[in-house]
Amino acid sequence: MPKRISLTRYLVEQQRMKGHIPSQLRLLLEVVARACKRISQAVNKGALGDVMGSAESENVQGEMQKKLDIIANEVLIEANEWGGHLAAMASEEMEGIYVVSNRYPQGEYLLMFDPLDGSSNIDVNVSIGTIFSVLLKPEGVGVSEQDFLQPGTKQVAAGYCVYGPQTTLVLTVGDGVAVFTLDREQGSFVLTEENLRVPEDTKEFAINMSNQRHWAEPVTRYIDECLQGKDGSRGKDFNMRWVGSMVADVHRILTRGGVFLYPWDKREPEKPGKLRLMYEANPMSWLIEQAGGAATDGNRRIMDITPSKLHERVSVFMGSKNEVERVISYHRQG
Ligand code: P6P
Repeated sequence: MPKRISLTRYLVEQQRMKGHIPSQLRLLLEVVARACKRISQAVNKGALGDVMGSAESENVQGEMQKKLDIIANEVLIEANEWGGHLAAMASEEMEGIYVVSNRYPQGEYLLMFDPLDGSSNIDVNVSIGTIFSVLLKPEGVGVSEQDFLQPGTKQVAAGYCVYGPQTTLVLTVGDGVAVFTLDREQGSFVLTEENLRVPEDTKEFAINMSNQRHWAEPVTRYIDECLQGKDGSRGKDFNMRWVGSMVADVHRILTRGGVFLYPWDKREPEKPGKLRLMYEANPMSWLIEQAGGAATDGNRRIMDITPSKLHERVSVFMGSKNEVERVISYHRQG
């Protein structure tokens, strides 16, 4: 049985031996991991824990909130506000930023999260997850929403925790992608894979096909060619997977390759896409790029986009590099 390395030891080694992360960032990531463990416990209770179903409220996105959306948000806020490593937090579930109370020491990091992504899957027992991204607060007194509006290239840590058959934390601090599986007997995350790599080619795409009639031409062309299979221009058959939970779809792509597409469509033409840039697309893009994949909005590298608002949405194509580059070329051809 190989000696398993704990998340704590991995982070200490990243801090001490590779100089990748200062101690305050290590502490922040350990707190986020502990919060994910608590969320996992709540998710796993299901109907036994009175956590299922709607909270009878809407979030800032105008989406109906599930009880677990609110629970997960509260767990992350409560776990992170007192440690002294954060200046402020932002969440899909909150309209404005959450500034750490001055009764606690203020740190230099900004934490953004989607506390429970894919929550429409909660009541049907399908994988969901927490997505998080960490930025450094710009120099200066105090903290404001403007401090969060940095491109994804400024992230200092990013990851997600998928609550599925296993509870798995996937993390990057800029030194590749590491995977930690929750050992429930020990109550700790254990390193189970390091330096994850996304295959550059794939035969699997992930998109919500029910939106097909609403897509722009480059997306229609790309998917049509995949559907034509080996008799078509691609010369190979493709498979399709769509979980309806970005964390689950991206975890599959990080694990075995694939391409994830959530494009702009004609249903709400004023919106660039459905997914949020700061706490969904950016952290997932960094993980995908750190694993050798690519992530674009069709025209720009997602991590190069400077946000103009906290809950900015973006069109998303990410995964196996050669497929994403093909999607980009179709957008360039118009
Ligand atoms: P649709 C979940 O609500 C989410 O934000 C992502 O996790 C997921 O990929 C997408 O929306 C699913 O959207 O329109 O297929 O339900």
